[in-house]
Amino acid sequence: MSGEVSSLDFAPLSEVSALPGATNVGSAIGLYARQTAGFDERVARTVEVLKQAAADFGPGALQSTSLGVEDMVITDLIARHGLPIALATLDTGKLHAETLALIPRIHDRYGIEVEVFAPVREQVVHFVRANGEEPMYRSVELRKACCGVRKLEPLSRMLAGRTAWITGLRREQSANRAEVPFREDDGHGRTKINPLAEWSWADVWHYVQQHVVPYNPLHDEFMPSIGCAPCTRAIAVGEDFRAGRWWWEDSSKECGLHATHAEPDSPSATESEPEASPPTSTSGAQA
Ligand code: ADX
Ligand code: SF4
Repeated sequence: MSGEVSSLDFAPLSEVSALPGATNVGSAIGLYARQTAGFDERVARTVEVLKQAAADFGPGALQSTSLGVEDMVITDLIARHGLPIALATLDTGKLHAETLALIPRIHDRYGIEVEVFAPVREQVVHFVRANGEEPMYRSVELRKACCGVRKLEPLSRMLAGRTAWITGLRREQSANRAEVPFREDDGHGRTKINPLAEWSWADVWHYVQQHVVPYNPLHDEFMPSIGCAPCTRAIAVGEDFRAGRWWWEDSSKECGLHATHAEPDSPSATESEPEASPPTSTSGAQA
C-alpha cells in the first residue's frame, strides 16, 4: 500500500480504482489509498493552513463538516494538532443514518462536539406541503429550492458571527472546483479556507489508513461524494467523482453552499412544477 507512485498524483477516481493492487474490494482504503510523491509535503502545507486559520481568525473560524471523508481528515488534523477550531454540520433532515452516526463517533474518538444546524421546521413543513416530500427529481429549480430550505438557510445561521469557514473542497473533485485555492473570499464577507485543495483522492485515503480515521461506511459502497440520501447514489466504473450527486440532472451539480465555484445557473422556486421523467438510480453499482 505504500511506495512512491508519482504518476498517480491527481489521477481521476476511475483510474485510481482500476489500479493493480486494488485488492481489498469493498473497502475504500483497499481501493484508493496510495502514497504518492509529495504526500508528506501536502500534509505539512495543510497543517500550516489550519494553524494560520486558527491564528488569523481565532474563534471566528469554524470547520463546516459534511462528515464526508475529506472533512474527517480535516477533523483529525484539527484534533491531532490541538487547534482551537470548532466543528459544525448541517443536518438537512435527509442525511443517511450512517452519516449522522459519525457525530458521536467524532466525540468518542476526539472528544470534540459537532454543533448541528437543522432547517427551520415550519419552512420544511411548508415546502413539503407545497411540493411533496421528494420534489427534487422534478426540476433543478425545485431541487435548488429544497437545498435552499434544508442547507442554505441553516448555513447562514451556522456562519453567523464567524469570519472564516473551513471546508473539504479539493480541486480534483470536479471541473467547477479545479481552481479551488487554499483561501478565498466566499462572496458573503467571509474567508473560506480549503486546506485539502491540492490533495488527491489517493492522498485522502492514504491519510485515513495511516491514522485510522473514522469514516462513513457508505464510502465502502462506491459513494465517494455523499450528500442527502435522495440525492446520492453509488457510482459505476469510469464515472466522475460527483456523478452520484443529483445524477439525474444536467447541471453544475452544486447546491449553493459553494456558489463561487458553481456555474451561474438557475434561481430558486417554492411552488410545484410539472412532473418530468423520474430518475433511475444505479445504486449499488461497482466502481
Ligand atoms: S456540496 O455542496 O456538493 O454538498 P460537498 O458534499 O462536495 O458539497 O462538500 C464540500 C464541502 O462543503 C464539505 O467538505 C464541507 O466543508 C461542506 N459541506 C457540504 N455539506 C455539508 C453539510 N451537510 N454540513 C456542513 N458542511 C457541509
Ligand atoms: Fe434537498 Fe437533495 Fe438538496 Fe438535500 S441535496 S437539500 S434532499 S435537494
